[in-house]
Amino acid sequence: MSTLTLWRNANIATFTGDAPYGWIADACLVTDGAQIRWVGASSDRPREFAAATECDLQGACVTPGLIDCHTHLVYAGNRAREFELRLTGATYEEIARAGGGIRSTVAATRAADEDALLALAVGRARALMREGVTSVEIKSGYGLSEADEARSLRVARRVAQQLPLTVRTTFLGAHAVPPEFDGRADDYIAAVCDWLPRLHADGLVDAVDVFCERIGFTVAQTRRVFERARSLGLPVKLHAEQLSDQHGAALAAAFGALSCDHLEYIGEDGIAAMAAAGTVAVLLPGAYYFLRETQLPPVEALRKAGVPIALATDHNPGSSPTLSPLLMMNMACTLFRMTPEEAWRGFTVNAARALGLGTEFGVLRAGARADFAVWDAEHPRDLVYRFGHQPLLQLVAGGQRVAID
Ligand code: DI6
Ligand code: FE
Repeated sequence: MSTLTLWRNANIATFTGDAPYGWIADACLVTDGAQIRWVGASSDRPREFAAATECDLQGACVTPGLIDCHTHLVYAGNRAREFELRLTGATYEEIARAGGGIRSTVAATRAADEDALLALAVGRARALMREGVTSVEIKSGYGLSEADEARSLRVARRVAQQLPLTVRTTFLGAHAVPPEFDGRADDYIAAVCDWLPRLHADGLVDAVDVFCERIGFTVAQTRRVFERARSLGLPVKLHAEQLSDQHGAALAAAFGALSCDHLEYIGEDGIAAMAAAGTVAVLLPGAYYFLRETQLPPVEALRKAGVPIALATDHNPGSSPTLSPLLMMNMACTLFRMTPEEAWRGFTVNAARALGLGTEFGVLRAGARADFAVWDAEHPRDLVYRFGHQPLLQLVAGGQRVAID
């Protein structure tokens, strides 16, 4: 029996080729198991696919499955109380310095058992899938001990066993200094470097990240973590220049980082270094909005330098408690003045690059992975313009239709 499926009667944004959005009107797509065999205009469809099982998409819009390339999905508790405090005048940095912030989520996460953490993470991942996500990066960083970081990364791996989702794990042990290392950030970095080879040997780590910031870690401390990652052959990425310019992006670029994320305060030096290294800029409008930042990321300078721009939810309980990639696309346009096409490329082809996923992800073409979303829309721009809708009709991951509720 043929394993081919013909998805016909669609309008497809492929994000390949020269046309805006890689758009093909009145198109169809042929999948062979988990792979795409052919995409093109219906009128060009080769005869060899005549035996394929047919699926009529009734004129819907098809895009690549979304890739959320920066999330902190594994944690317990929430920070609604902190939200209230910020509204009465406390700042994010003050709360962090007073032992709230990330540390309060660390306490809640350590107190939760592994299955409870998994249930929470799976629930969040499902919410992302309801908006078209087929690949996600999941960071640790709310455990901050070897055992608790291992547990968070294991939970991230287990999400991929429970759901038809491609998951990339990132070790973010250097997210904050845990209470037992109070005032000893350098000792904590030594511990993080010590854990990493064992976490990697257990198959738990795809990439390594650091929160490089006044309230996080210094560039010198970041370098130590990156050197250990490099010695293990692991790619790095960085939370860089979110609240101040620490010149972290330049360091990350020197290590060939996959991405530098946030970047509101990045300067010309950082941008030039990223451009030279081919490092992706991951912009996070949810965190910018929720922290009521006023310093915009330098989108025009990034564009000019030819730095690829990705977008992500940065889902986390403190600075971006959203599970809506579509809202992030809308905000990237309204707040950052990106175009709807840039927003789409940010959640597809450029996000794939930010995760080192390879060229089979984030695009629709022969040979690519059959991850795609079918939308109640005429064109992808409609999905960026609207917000607060539930426009997903179908989600296909690895060539299989996924149940989305
Ligand atoms: N930057 C962020 O925006 C999040 N982590 C980070 O390094 C915030 C994490 C939190 O507040 O819990
Ligand atoms: Fe983050």
